Amino acid sequence: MRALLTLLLTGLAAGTAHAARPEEGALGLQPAATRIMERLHFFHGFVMVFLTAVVILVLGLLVWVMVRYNRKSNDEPRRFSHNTLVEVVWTVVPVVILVLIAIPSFPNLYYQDAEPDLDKIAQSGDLDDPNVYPEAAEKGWLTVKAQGNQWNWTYQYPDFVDDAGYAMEFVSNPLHVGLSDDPAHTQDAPRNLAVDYPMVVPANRYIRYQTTASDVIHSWTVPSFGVKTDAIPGKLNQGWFLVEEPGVYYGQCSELCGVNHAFMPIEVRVVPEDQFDRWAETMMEGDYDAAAEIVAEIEPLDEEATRLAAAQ
Ligand SMILES: [Cu+2]
Repeated sequence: MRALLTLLLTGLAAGTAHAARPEEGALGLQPAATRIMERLHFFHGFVMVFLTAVVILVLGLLVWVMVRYNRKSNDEPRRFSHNTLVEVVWTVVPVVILVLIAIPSFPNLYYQDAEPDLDKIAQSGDLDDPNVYPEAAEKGWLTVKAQGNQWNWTYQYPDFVDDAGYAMEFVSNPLHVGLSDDPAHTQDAPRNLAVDYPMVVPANRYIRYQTTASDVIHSWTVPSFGVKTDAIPGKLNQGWFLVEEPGVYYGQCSELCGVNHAFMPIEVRVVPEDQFDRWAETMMEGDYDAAAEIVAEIEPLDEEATRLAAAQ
């Protein structure tokens, strides 16, 4: 029993791959790329302990009743209808379980929902606290708006504005749409996940993402970030994430939005800050293909000491 629980807890939290995509035959959640997802991994394993115990208890009770109290072995049933002790137990124990689950659950919700105060983190943040990134906080926010369309995503970077006052904006189209002239599926262009112009963000930066939609409700989702936010026409939703490790992270629209719902993937390329700057500059010049070429190979982080590098 204990071995099973350990397996559940460690198995689900394992893995530190620098890219995340669905793998054939894989079990469990994708490796965590953000602190948000690390916390969700733990929470998943934590709830699984209760879930396993409840399933075993209920199954045991059912088997016991079926064997011990069937008509053959219990010809003359007793005819009582209440038992105060049992009723108190089966009310109180579930309440205690729900409270125990709520204790880590609410801080997790709050952690992803509330935008962190970067000034405060930069000034007094604890470098050893895994929930804050004081060095990244000094660099401030980078904002990206993801607008869902039937069926692709428009990404807008309001921090990058041209001389005419327009923010950098581009459409990210799927490479595969289920037609016979789709390009081949390769490791670099995984089926129904790859796009022509990916969303690009710097590693070790606090990213504020906003979602909206131009037609129907979509949902901007990257499983390894632990991020899933509805994109609703006429409404601006907001969340944040920070990815330490450069890599390619894939997601898909997660709100049934029409016939090509399966063909509006999300590709996020997380790159070192200087590679991001070169990409953004080239995008501002309007040369999308050259910009895509710049982030085709993800450069490794230079030794600007991420928490992971420091731990090794
Ligand atoms: Cu959609």
